[in-house]
Parts: sequence; C-alpha cells; structure tokens
Amino acid sequence: MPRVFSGIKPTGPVQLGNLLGALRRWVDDQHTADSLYCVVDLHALTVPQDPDILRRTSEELARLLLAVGIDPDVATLFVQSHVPEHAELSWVMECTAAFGELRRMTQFKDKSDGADFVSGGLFTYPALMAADILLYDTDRVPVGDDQRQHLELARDLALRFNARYGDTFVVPEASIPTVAARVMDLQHPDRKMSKSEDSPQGTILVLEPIDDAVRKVRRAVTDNDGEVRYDPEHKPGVSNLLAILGACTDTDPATLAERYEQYGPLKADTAEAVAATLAPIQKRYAELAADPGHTAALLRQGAEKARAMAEPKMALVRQRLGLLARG
Ligand code: AQP
Repeated sequence: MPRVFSGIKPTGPVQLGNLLGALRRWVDDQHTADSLYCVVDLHALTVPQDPDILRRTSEELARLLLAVGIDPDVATLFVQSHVPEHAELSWVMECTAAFGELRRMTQFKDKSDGADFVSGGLFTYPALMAADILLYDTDRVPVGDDQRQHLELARDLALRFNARYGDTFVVPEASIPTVAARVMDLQHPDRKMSKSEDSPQGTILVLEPIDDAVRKVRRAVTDNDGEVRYDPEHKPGVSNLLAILGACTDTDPATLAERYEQYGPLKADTAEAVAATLAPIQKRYAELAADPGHTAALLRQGAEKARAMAEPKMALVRQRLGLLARG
C-alpha cells in the first residue's frame, strides 16, 4: 500500500477550502493507502499564539477530522508535537536546505510582507514540513494548490540528502485535486480562503451555523457581465462558485457552467450544496464533543503508532549523518 501523509495547522476554525482541497481527500485516501494525518501544532507557532486558544483549537481540530470521516482504526491520527522526531528531523532539513531556497518560498514572502514580527520559524517552516513528510517514507501528500512549492522543496531535500548520505528518504509526490485545489475568498476572489485571514464574510467555516454559510454564498462577489462561464483567470468569483458546487456534488465545474444562465440560480444551488456538505459533519462533531475524553484517547493511540514509525527512521538518519550512537 502507498503511504500517505498530510497535516493541518490549528490556526483557527477550519474553512471550506481546507475541507474541499484537502480533508475530503484524506477521508477517501485512508481506504486505499496507509495514511497518517497530523494536527501540525508546531507549525502554528510560526506566529505568536495564545496558549489556551492553541490547546483548545488543536483538540477541536482533531475532533473535526474525526467528524469529517477520518477513521482512527484505519488511519493514524495524531498531534505533531507528540512525536518529537518531527522537530529533530526539521533541524536536519534546515541544514539540508539552502538559504536561497527558503528565501524563494512565496508563502514566506506573502506572510512576512508588512508583518510587525517575522519569526525565524516562519522562514524555516518548509523544512519542518519536509521533515513531517519524509519521516514516514511518504509516497503521496494530498494538499491544496498553495502547498505545491513546499512539496517541491521537500522532494529536493529528500534527493539532496539521499545523494549526500545514501538512500534514506522516499521522494514524495504532491497530490493536488483537479477541482477546488484553491477555494477563493467569497468577498476577495483574488485570494485564497484561509482560516487565519480576517475575512469573516468571505470565509465559510465548516462549523458555523448553516444559515450563515448560505448567506455568505448568496452574497459572494461575482462580476457585472452576467455570463456563467468557468474561467478562473477572467471570472474568479463565478468560477469559485462553480468550483465549490463542483467539489460538493462531484461534478466538473465547466460542465456545471452550461446549466446556468444567471448568477442567482448558481448561487442558490451552491448554497444548497454547501449546506448539504456541512450538515452531517456538524451533527457528527456535536456527538463527538459530548465525550471529550474520547478524542484525547484516540490521539494518544495515534501518537504511539506514529512514534513506532518515526523512531527507527530518525535512528537511521542519525547514523547516516555520523551522529555518535547513544550509549
Ligand atoms: N483555500 C483553499 N483551497 C484549497 N485547499 C486549501 N487548503 C488551505 N486553504 C485552502 C489546504 O488545507 C490544508 C491545510 O492547510 P492549512 O492548515 O495551511 O490551512 P489554511 O486555512 O491555509 O491556514 P492558515 O493558517 O491561514 O495558513 P496559510 O495562510 O499559511 O496557508 C492544506 O493541504 C492546504 O493546502
């Protein structure tokens, strides 16, 4: 079976882009691959976090992954900081990456531009992401389109390490969806929907009241030419709605476009499809939230399974690097 790994940051409430671009595919992949899914809490630290909020968000995120359909009997679901080898291998990856390579990462440029405080971790975070992936001999990484460049770097680092020290890491492939790879903000269709961006009207939260989500879709920014066509470059707002509707109903967005002559019915159907996608997740989440100890116990088990894979891999890396064996 191929090995699949992917992660999500506990940086805020999960939004529709996370669900359609990544999480729904995690659920599908768990049946055909040996899958590891991770709440990447160390990644959240690249910007200052309130400790109480980070703790709560991490637990809620794990619960949401269960509500979306991750089955802990099939997949390994765990929290990144519970497996210390992630941070250790991250240092090795920082030393494998070139400064210039990290400086070229567009996400770093976007996030650091105009920020009051730019941490060293924000700069080196792609090395931690490479460590997350390479630690588990990952073949495939299901991610949204925004992670394409980081995945390329992870591949380059694996190849460079293997060339320097001998075959150690599997070189992973990115798996990016054909539909909804980049769900855009409903009010600013030129930028991606994101859980840490302050755009309440443009971001649909997976756990928000369904009526609010419906209202946001109905008020989504489109354009004035009135033509329904799937053309993300020239008609980003309308194309975003078609992509969301397509992902929720498993239909090609360009084919969907032929069914509509006006924006009103497209918005109404998209709102309905979003509501139908979110409702069962919200129901399951509420059931899981009634027993918080259950999620914590599952995360403990998940961390044990992940550590059993990470420890021997890290031992091999230390040996390859020439670090003196422990006692
Ligand atoms: N808009 C999106 N469309 C499709 N996929 C998306 N992903 C994120 N946004 C979209 C995918 O979701 C997974 C988890 O990514 P994340 O934790 O980085 O999510 P985020 O919402 O993007 O969170 P932040 O904190 O706002 O992060 P930044 O701004 O740093 O990306 C990934 O597979 C991602 O591709």
